[in-house]
Amino acid sequence: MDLNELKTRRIALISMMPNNSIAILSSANKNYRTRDVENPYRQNSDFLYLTGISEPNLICVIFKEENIPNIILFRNNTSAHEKVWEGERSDNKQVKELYGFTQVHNYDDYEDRILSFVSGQDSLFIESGVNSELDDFIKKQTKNSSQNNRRNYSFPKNIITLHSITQKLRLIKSEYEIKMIKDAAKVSIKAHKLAMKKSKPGMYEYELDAEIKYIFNKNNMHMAYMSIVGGGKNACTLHYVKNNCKLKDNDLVLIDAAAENQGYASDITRTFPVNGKFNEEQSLIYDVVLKAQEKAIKFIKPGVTWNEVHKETVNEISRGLIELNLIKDSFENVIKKELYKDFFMHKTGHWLGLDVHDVGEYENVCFQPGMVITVEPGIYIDSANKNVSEKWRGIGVRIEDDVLITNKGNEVITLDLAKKRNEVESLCNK
Ligand SMILES: [Mn+2]
Repeated sequence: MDLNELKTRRIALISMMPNNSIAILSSANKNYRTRDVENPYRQNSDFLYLTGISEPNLICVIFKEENIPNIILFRNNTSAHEKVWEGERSDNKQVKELYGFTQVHNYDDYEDRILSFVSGQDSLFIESGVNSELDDFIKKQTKNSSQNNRRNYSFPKNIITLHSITQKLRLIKSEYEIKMIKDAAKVSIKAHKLAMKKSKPGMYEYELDAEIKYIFNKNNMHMAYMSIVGGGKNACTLHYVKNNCKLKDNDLVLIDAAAENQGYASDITRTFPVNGKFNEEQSLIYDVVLKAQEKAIKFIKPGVTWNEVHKETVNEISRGLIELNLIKDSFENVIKKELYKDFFMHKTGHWLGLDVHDVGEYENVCFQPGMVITVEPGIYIDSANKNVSEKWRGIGVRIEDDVLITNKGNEVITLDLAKKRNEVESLCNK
């Protein structure tokens, strides 16, 4: 990872920290699938953002000294045991150079050294819940210091969540971050195209999931989140991840799956006919969702808020539902009584970045160039909905693209994955 990129982030962080303050961060713990079998390691997103290192058992301390970030890492060199089982890692000296730390000390010394760094500071920024040992240490010190005992250091009085700063920093993506997301999107698009091509009645949902994972892995990426492959009415279960049913002729299949690249997520949903041809009802629902999605995207530019985009999307979905007689009420009532929520019950989109549902406020934030979001309206008709005629029941459609806010308006990152009905059909029949 680019050292200048890391430096810029650290300078931005300290510029938002008040004078006489210090931040302490911990890497994510290893996570186990069963007994001693590890899940793939995933670094804590804030830690990755500020240090660039994807390793467990690290603590990082950041404070400013004459407006320059002082960034100290606690890390152990590879032990003899680790060398045998996991192989040798870069040593602390190499890590110091590679990631631009001011100092690197042994992990085992962090308690004593942290006490000397924090002494005399007024505020401490921490992210609790990442490393319980570090949390306990800080709790103990806070308690000791409030009891005013005979120590030769003073512990900061104000404990503030680091998240209050990082969520602001991470909201605006750098050129590097945008490239990471775009590369993840490219691979995700390939995966969706392959799934469309491979789909046929009688296959199982997990078989399409496997085609998708194959493309991710083949490109040295992995899932940004558990893939959703929902055939027929399974598309109406918003977080359906069982993916174990047979795909039926004349059903749609909804695939919400995307790759993560160097920690950066993409997030794409397409809905297509299992047999390659939309039927009449599916077409009508699909076109309402597509129209709403395209309208929302057109509306997105700097200065606009999430609430405005959502309202625009809800209006379009509601009009469509009324026109198809799926809701038998006036437009005013559908909006006022939120009747559309029987069919479109989630928000229009979310921030996208190191976390697939990335950090950042949703209220009182206007879009700015460099922000990356998803736009993903849907219509889901419950298979048990007795208020609509039978032909509609169990249809679920969502269309999701990733969008970068630009000076001029926006850029759809996932534009290369077709979504017009005839284009989707032709991808299915390739
Ligand atoms: Mn999404």
